[in-house]
Amino acid sequence: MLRSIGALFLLIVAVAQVSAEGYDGYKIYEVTPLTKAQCDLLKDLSKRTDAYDFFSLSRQPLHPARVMVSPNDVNTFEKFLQNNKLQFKVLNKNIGRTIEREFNINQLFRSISPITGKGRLSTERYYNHEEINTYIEDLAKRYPTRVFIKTVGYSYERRHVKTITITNGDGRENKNVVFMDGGFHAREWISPAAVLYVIDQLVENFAENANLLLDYDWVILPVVNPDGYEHTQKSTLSRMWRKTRQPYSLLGVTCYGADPNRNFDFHWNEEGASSNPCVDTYAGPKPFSEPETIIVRDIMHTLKGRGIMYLTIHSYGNYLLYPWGWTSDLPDTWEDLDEVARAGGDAIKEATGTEYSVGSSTNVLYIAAGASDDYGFYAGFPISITMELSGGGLTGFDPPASKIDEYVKETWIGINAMAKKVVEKYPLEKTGFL
Ligand code: 0X9
Ligand code: ZN
Repeated sequence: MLRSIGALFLLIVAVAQVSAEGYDGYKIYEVTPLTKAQCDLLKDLSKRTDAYDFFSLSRQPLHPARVMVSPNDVNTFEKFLQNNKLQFKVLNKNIGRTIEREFNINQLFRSISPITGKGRLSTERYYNHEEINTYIEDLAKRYPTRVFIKTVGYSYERRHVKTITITNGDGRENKNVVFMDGGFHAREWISPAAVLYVIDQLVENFAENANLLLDYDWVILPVVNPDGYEHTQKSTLSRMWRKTRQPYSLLGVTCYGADPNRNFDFHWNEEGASSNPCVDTYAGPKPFSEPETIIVRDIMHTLKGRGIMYLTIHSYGNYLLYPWGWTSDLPDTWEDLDEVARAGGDAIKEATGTEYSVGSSTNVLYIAAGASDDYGFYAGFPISITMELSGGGLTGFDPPASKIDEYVKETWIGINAMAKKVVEKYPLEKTGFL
């Protein structure tokens, strides 16, 4: 008892030393466009300058955008809003302090709340990449006939990137496959948390979900971008990091990382991406410049013919998005995509009342080319969906740990419904790959 109190004290001292200076004095604004013209104004502003960090930007009037602004840019920003009669409120006057508080709580729980503290996956806090890898490896040891781990590659900083394949253990090969990933964007911590919960449900709640594993195996990559994810866990200074961590230099300035969701070789860097390595949506110097996106691409190609649904988990905004994200055109089979996505949205609405907007990425959210969902669809997955989970905290990317349980359970309801629809629409005999 005394020892654990001592450990806790040391921990508090250690985390208290983490400074908030990274985002000290940064403000968070909620700006609500009332007209289409005001939506366009905000969109132009987000494109024109990197001074403002748009955490969310919607195409529709009345859908609020959330923007983080540095202390130096606050005056200019407010003037712009006033001049254009844009409605706004300040959600947080000093996000640095808020991030620090939430970050420290998670750190504090690190030593007293292990990932499987209660035997099953615990949803009490966010986990780091190593804990996640250990968790899936332990599952494979506990369920050796149903669960398999594969090291599928290495991140830029040489972290082991692992997939977990979940089967029903009947030994049949070449089943259809659901390929799901999380942790593309480093700061979206709720994504790996939700993916872990899906793993828990498929493995530990096998009897209840056996129908999802009869004709289908699930290949799951919980953290696509572990370097970025770890960077956000290192200190509050980097909590809002989005990209990978490979260094890139431009005009003598070195900036880090590319946006993995702009790095795929399909209409690469055409729209909604940047050629500036210092920008959050940097597409990379060339398609597949990042080892992390090569890994995802190779998994997709390996599953050719068997891969039916590709599901990539992001946050935030409550969207179920399908191709295309590079053009406002819809694919010929958009009704199939819509049917599956809507099954997820409807199930969530019925269970919790949370509303998800369903539609093509470009039409519902914004245009952005070079993303994994478009690539997966192009590479042969008939269903390819980006799920943007609920937001939380003040940035939207920082739901407090106390919200994890509620969010991941809600997410699972949607994923379960989409998977049921896919299993029904694409049975093995129909797809005929056996
Ligand atoms: O911009 C993104 O990469 C995704 N949103 S996020 O806030 N998580 O960054 C949306 C991607 C949607 N898909 C395509 N545009 N193809
Ligand atoms: Zn994302």
